[in-house]
Order: sequence, then structure tokens, then C-alpha cells
Amino acid sequence: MTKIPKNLQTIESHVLDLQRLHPSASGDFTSLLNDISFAAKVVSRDVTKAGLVEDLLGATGQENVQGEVIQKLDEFANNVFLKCLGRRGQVCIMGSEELADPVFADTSQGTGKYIVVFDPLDGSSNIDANVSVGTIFGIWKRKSQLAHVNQDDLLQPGSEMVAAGYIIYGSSTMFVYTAGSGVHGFTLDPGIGEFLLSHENIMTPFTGKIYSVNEAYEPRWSPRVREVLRQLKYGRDSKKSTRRDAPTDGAGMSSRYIGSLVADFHRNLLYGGVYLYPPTTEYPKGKLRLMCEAAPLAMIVENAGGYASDGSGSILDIVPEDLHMRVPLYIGSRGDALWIEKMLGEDPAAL
Ligand code: P6P
Repeated sequence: MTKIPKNLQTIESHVLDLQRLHPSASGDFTSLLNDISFAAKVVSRDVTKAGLVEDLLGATGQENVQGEVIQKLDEFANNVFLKCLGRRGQVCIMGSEELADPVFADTSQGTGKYIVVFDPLDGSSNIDANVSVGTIFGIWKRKSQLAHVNQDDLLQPGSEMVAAGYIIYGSSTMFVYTAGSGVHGFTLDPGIGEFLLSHENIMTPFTGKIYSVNEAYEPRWSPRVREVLRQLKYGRDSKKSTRRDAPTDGAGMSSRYIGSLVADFHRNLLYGGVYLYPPTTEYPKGKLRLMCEAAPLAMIVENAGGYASDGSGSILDIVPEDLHMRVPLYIGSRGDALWIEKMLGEDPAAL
């Protein structure tokens, strides 16, 4: 018998409570977040039983705009979110990591208030191995007058987001979001088909004991990045390191890297730690996408007391050049991410 959670607060009622704080609210935001949570339930149903359903696993044989092989579940998840988000007129533009161009939601005839950019199934190359994957989304408000929606509405910095969130399809399916009033996690109870509040007001530790990076790329990093990793591993080097609270006995951090951003980010958010995707020779601007990955996770981590940097400043300050702009990403515990930004910004002679 599943223990009934103490708090029977569903995500719908949680968002409604938020709406009550804004008497002038029309309810469009509430219905948009509810559409996202509905789409997440549909994706969860198929992701969690992929191994059993004929024709859901594996690749489609096509590549997406990023040049990445499209998994069948990528395509499925992308279609589910496009259909669910565009159907009630609250959205004027949708941007998907899977599609080269933004989709102007015709149900709104350009009058929808919101722009949603999402990665429908991040980490999907791990699906066949049953590794946790996730959906990431960011929500902005349009700037243009009604019915004149344009690119300026789409290419807004993360600091202009009104909400951001992710769904992690793992040992359980969790919906984590912020609308600027704390970060809250809801766990799907498949028995009743509801996301129930399980992690209220998530705060991430100021420094952590975990770093997450693909160490195989070490030869392709800059000397500064290599020095940052050296100090993360071997602890404070009294001559150089300025890591606050870093262990001084030479003991560094632990490495945890699952190769699925949402899973690595979620663990570090709860336990403390920092995720790094530095520029490499293959991805000189970094691999991760600003609008559908870095910026939404940056809004979440900042609302949980953490920080997200591209190595020179806050991810949230970057104005996108295009929908698929890539950035380096150093995200997680504030003390660790700020220390990395300081180290990367220092005069090379200082290293
Ligand atoms: P690499 C998955 O493709 C992804 O976008 C993130 O989910 C993940 O953290 C990263 O790329 C893994 O990249 O180069 O280490 O395989």
C-alpha cells in the first residue's frame, strides 16, 4: 500500500495558490503550467515502459538540427509537448531543441501571452540503457503588442523568464519548477496520476562535494579549465585556490557524471555540487543550448540559492543570438560555481 504523502498538494493547486497572489492574473499561466504537467505525464507513461512497447526504443535514423541522432522517444516527446502547449492559445511561440525553427502557435493567432522553449527529452541517448532522462523548459512573456509577435519576443535573456522547470523521468518521475517564489518538486503518483508536492522550497548547499564533468575531454580543455579541475580534485592549493570551505587536507571532491544533464543537475541541486561543460575543440562555444537547457536550469538554481555561469558571468544575463545558441556551463552550488568563474576569469599568469 503506497504511503499517502503527508501533503496532498498537487501541482495544479500549488500553481493556483500562486495565481491567487496576483489578483489581476488571467489564469493563462496556470493553465499553461497545467498543460506542461499533463504533457509530462504522457511522456512519463511511455518513457517508463519503453522497453516493453514495440517500436519505442532506439533511433529514428534521422538527425536533428544539432546533428544529433533522434531517438524515437525524442520525436514522441517533442510531438506531445508541441500539441499540449499550443492547444489553448496561451502560447504565441514555441522553440524546441529538436526543431531548427520556432513554431508560431496558430491556435493563438499570435495573441498568446507566453513563449515556451523546451528540450523535450534531454539525455535521450541514454534511454535504451534505462538511465534517467528529462524535459527542460523555460517560459517568457511576450514583449510585442498582441498579434505582432516577432523574433524579439523569442530571443530574450534568462533574466526575463517568468518560470522555468524540468521533469526527470527516473526511479520516480519528478516535476521541479520555479516561478520566482522558491523551487518546488512534485513526485508523480502513478496510482492517481497526479504530481504531489514532495520537495517544497528546495535550497542547494553553498558548496558541495560533487563535481560532474566528462573527464575524457581533458586534452581538449584550456589550461585554465584543466587547473580548475585539478583543484576540484586535489583540494585547496594554498598558493592559488580561493575555494571557500574547500577541504584543506588535499582531499578534493567526488566525481559523479551520468551523461544526462537533468539527472546530474537534479542530484547536485539536492546534494550540493557543480556541473561543468567547458568549451572543447569540438564545441568551442560549449555544447549545451542556452535557451532550452542552460537558462531554465540557471533560473532554477539561482532560486535555490545556487549560481550558473558561462565562465565569465551569469547565464541569466546572456541575450541569445539565436534559438540554438550554445554556451559553456558551470552550474550548481553558489560557492563552487562562483569560484570557478573567478578562476576562469583570472589572469592566466595567476594560475
Ligand atoms: P557528453 C546529452 O546529449 C547532453 O546534452 C546532456 O544531457 C549531457 O549532460 C551532455 O550532453 C553529455 O555530453 O559530451 O559528455 O556526452
